[in-house]
Amino acid sequence: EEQHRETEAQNLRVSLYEIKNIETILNLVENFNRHLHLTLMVDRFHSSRQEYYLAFSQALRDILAKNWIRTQQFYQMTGGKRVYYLSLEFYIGRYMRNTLINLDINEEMTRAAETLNIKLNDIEQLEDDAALGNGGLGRLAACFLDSMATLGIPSYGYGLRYQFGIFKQQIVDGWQVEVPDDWLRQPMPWEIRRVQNEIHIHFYGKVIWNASANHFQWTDYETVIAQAYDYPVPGYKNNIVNTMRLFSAKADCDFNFKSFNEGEYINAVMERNKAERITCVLYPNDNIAEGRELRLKQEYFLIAASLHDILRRFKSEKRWQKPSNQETKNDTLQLPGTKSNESSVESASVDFKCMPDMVAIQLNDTHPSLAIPEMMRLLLDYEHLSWDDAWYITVHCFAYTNHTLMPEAIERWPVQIIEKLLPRHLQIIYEINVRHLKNVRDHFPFDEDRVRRMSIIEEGPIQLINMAYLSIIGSHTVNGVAQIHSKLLCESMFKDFYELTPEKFQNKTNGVTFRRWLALCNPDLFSLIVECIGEQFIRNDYQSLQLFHRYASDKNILSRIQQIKIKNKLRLARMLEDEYHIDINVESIFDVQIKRIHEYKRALLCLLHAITLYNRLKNDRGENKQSSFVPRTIIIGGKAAPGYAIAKKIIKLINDVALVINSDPHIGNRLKLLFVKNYRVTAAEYIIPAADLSEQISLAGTEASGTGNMKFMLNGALTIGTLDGANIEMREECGPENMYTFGFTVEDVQRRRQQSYDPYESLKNEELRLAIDQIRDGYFSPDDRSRFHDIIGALLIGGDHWMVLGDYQAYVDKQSEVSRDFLNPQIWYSKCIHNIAAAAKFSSDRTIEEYVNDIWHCQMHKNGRSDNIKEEN
Ligand code: T68
Repeated sequence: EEQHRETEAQNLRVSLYEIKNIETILNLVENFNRHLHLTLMVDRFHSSRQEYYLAFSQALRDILAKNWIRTQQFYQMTGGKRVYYLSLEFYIGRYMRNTLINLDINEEMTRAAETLNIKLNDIEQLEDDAALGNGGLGRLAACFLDSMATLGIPSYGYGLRYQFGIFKQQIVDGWQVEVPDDWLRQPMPWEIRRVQNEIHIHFYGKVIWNASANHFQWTDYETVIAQAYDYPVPGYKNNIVNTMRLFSAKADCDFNFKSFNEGEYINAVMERNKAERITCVLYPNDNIAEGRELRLKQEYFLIAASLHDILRRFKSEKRWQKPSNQETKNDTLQLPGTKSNESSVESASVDFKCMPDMVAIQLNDTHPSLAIPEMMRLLLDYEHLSWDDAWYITVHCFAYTNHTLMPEAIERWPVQIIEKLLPRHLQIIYEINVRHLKNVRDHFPFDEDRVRRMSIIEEGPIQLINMAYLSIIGSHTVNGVAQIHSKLLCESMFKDFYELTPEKFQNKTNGVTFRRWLALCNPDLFSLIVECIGEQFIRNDYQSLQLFHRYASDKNILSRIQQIKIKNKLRLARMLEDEYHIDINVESIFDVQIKRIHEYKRALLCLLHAITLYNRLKNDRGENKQSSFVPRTIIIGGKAAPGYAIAKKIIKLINDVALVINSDPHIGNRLKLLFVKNYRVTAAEYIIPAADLSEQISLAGTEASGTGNMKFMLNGALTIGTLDGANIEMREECGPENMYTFGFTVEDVQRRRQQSYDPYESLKNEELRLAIDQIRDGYFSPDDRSRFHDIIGALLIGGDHWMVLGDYQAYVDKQSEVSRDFLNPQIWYSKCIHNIAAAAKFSSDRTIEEYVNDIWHCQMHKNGRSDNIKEEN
């Protein structure tokens, strides 16, 4: 059949070669015109800027398409191991500029637009973010896709095509208000629906023993269809275009409608909506596990569709099929959901034991961890492998990344919910657990407490399935995302598992893509660095960024860095002034904390410092006399989970304080506090290049890694931070003299937690006591003086779990050092250069190479594909 298809394809008079290449500005203009008129069917008198955006995107897509098709052909021909990155979140941001840059056609397109009298800069503002993520975890997945394409790894991102991404944050009266993010309302030029790849996903029902076939069978299920949408992931200047495949839920219309009378028919058709709710909306929690059934459905929907696709692709790889013979021909086995004519390969001829050599599946946290029992189910019930074979294959395909130590973020699903929704999977999980516990007993005889602790099923008022434990057991490798985080996993949360299988545990410190987070967002700085050290670092030699250290005392470069920073600050200031109608002093320190609002990230600490500066200015005291105060613009931004009351209250507090500070004539433009609304990827692209100071001030031991910290460093902001997450490694790279470190260490925190930490102690500091009193007594909220009692309550009576007050003094002292250094540009910008150069390690290219070498063991095609489209023709 395969052979037949190939001959048939060769006979078709259809070929990529027939399509003309697009290489000149004239071509681009032509293509823009063609799409505007022929695809969008508008004329120049009636077209909108939105349509210009679409026409440009279509023209760009034409360039992508050829490389996309060829890349997939290339992977098929080279036939190596594929990597699958499974994630409930991909926080991509905008596509257009990123595509222009990675395809190396940014200048040409800008000039083409100029020819048309259109400013590409303006047009790109019309693109909505693809905001299918919450924060770091989702953005990391997006950076990884970029690096995997740039390193030429045959890889796929699998995710969900949520109709609504992360909500848009409005601020009304200082309060966060959530607005749905209807990002697909406009036509979406970056996706292509793959009509061949519809997959049937099952839910509910029951399990029966099929005695004649000798296996379990899941029956009476409900079916939802997964439709695949592909998004291009272009590598940087290497002709590679990988795929991010997102699934969308669609109702199954195939069931028998004939039996309905009219009333039932109408209702039955309308019922369809229910199934389609599965991919309706992204759950907006970061670092909090969601317990609703719909979330579980999302998780299963994603992994069932993904595994189906992965197995289909594996089975169609010719070189891994056993020579087939006549006997096996007739018992063709099918994956659930395939129609018989789709299944081109007979399972009996496939050697599944080769799968770990062909397939690596990375689980982005436990969210896709049902993939483990699902893989077992497919291998047992459809491919009829033995348990031991199936288990060997499963464990050797999967690896699991943990992103957090926060107990509230660990997924634990009630047994009851799983039993109802996925009865066969529950059986399999039980069996995995029985075998796992036997293994624990073999290793640690007479230690029943350990056995109880390590069970996947947690006993209690309700039985819970610990998805992290399931993920560890079902994977060959488990990794944390920064050295300290990985160490703490082994010492605390996963201690028992580390003692059982220490060889499974690894660290993979996070990274960020230099393409988006330097070349795209800070083109002037990028050009300067390229001028100094060449452009190798942006592509496949991130290490060479370290050469930039050499320029730390080069007066000319120092002043150019300063000029670029000021230019970026001006650009941001203009945007903020437009939006918030406040006066911004570009000579002030731009002091920035942007990230999700979570108590452990301690925006409050930043705020307490702002209040302290304000009080000092009001009192005109000491180092803050009019003359010696170093002006600051404190910028805070971030979304709070809609159900996280205290986080939302913190936003209100920041806005209330901002109102008082910014409208005080005595303060003028020496101090401003601004809460930027709707912080997201695109906002980060404007804010980060303009920052002088990066706030990374989580309580030590709480931030797994952080990735914003790396973006600031790369863009020449200095960090004020605790010894937490990747800050520690950043400090190692740039040297302690180039980073403002303060506060409790992990050991301090552990010690104080044991020996009773007393927040009231810290109130001996008068400045802190004043700030706390002001918040508590309604100084910033005269309209509702008790508004912030809950926040103060958490800090004092509540025991200050995140030790905000305990770290206050050290933080404020460190901030004074920052102000002093900022007064001396020579010192300041030399530190900036050291930071930029030391960011080399934090390229996601480095991270991905480590995954390749230590976990995936796949090939890279670092030089990309050689048939360079620009040279061809
Ligand atoms: C972040 N986690 C970590 N979680 O907080 C951050 N959680 O330290 C790390 O740098 C980053 O992951 C990348 O490794 C998250 O962003 C979530 O967003 C999340 C989403 C759903 C459920 C739980």
